[in-house]
Amino acid sequence: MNDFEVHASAGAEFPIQSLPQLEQVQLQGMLDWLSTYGADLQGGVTRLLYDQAWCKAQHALATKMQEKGLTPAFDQSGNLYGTLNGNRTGAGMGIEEAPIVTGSHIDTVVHGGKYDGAYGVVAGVLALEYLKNHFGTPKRTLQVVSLCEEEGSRFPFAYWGSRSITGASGLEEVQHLKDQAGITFAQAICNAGFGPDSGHRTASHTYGAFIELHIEQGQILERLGHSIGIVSDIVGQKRFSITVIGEANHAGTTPMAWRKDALAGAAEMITAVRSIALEAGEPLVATVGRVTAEPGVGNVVASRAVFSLDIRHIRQESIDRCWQDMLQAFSRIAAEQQLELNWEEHLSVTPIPMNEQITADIRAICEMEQLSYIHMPSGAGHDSQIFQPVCPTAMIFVPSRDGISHNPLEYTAEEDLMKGFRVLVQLLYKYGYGS
Ligand code: HGY
Ligand code: MN
Ligand code: MN
Repeated sequence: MNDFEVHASAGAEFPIQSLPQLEQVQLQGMLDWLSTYGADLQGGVTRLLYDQAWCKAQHALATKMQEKGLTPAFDQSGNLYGTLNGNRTGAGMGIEEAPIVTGSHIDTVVHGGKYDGAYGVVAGVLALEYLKNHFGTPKRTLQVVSLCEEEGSRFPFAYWGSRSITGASGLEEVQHLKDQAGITFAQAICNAGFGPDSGHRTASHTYGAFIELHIEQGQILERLGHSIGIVSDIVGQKRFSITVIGEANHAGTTPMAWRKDALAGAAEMITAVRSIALEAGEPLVATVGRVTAEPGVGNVVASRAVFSLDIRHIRQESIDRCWQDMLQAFSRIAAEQQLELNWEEHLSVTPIPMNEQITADIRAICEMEQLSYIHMPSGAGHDSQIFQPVCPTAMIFVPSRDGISHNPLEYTAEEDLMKGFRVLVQLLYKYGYGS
């Protein structure tokens, strides 16, 4: 379903030549407010799926949606919707009448910034409030969704919110996963008041279109001096846990040549990750973000080491080839050092182009609003790549200062936030009031 045709009827002017009182929208203020939920000692934000900060943030958002005239509702996964009902009833819920949805994710990485995900959620809530206040009831229902989880920061599983909505994943697939404290996914979702026995409706949902406003998390827009990034494609990615098993032994009495040192082996493998990625060349990226070793004491040769691996590229065949090259190197190193090698793939999402029609509409809005823009790929993964296979989807980027993200220093200037907001309001107006 990619031929997303929206015909603005004669009655609705598109795009709106001037957005009244836009300067009164308190976007920065609401972002600051939301960032207090999970504010951490490093000056960043840590809101992990179903943890206390996450629960408080979602419920506080539901209250805000209500206050702003939207109808809040949770689903069984903990995704939160704010609905601005359209006045066109009936016509079933075929894809042509399904709501137009905007939003992003409410969870963060550990010690993340206040904009990643949150910007799309806050902008969506304020855009629907703005449209309701200035243009009344839309013809077509508009929704904002605060997706419960995208990052995969707590459990080794990413895009849970969007995957449970599209049916790409269900609870049976994740319920036994454990976080680093040994709590299962099933326990966590139940403790947060969600899951199949929670009384909330099922997560599955039909969208007429999904539009995600997000910070770029890179430096292209800032370096090239553009205000808006119109996302052409989102990279594919594979994520793994690599486990190296050796033999614990005494640090003082075990000669180097006789060791089965899991951490030394892992270290050589991690060095190979970097050299293979550099050899593959841009835009391939490969990252090892986490390493653990057992027993993890200084005078014991490590018996076991586990490291994460994240490989991304705009072409699937490049991801696949890189993984095969890395696996070959890992196997060679393990054999040389008499170590055992295991791996588990946690995520495999393919590269995907965004919807052309919506992308063209975003371009028309940027030109009308005289906002400088470029079409660009996304090196970050997003929920949009989960929605695009099932409904017309598009992404709008705004600049990130110094390209920094997944870091308390993540920052986007308010005027840049508002430019992205203008584009979102115009697009939702077209699809909600014009169709
Ligand atoms: O890792 C990513 O690309 C995204 O921020 N979850
Ligand atoms: Mn992120
Ligand atoms: Mn994000």
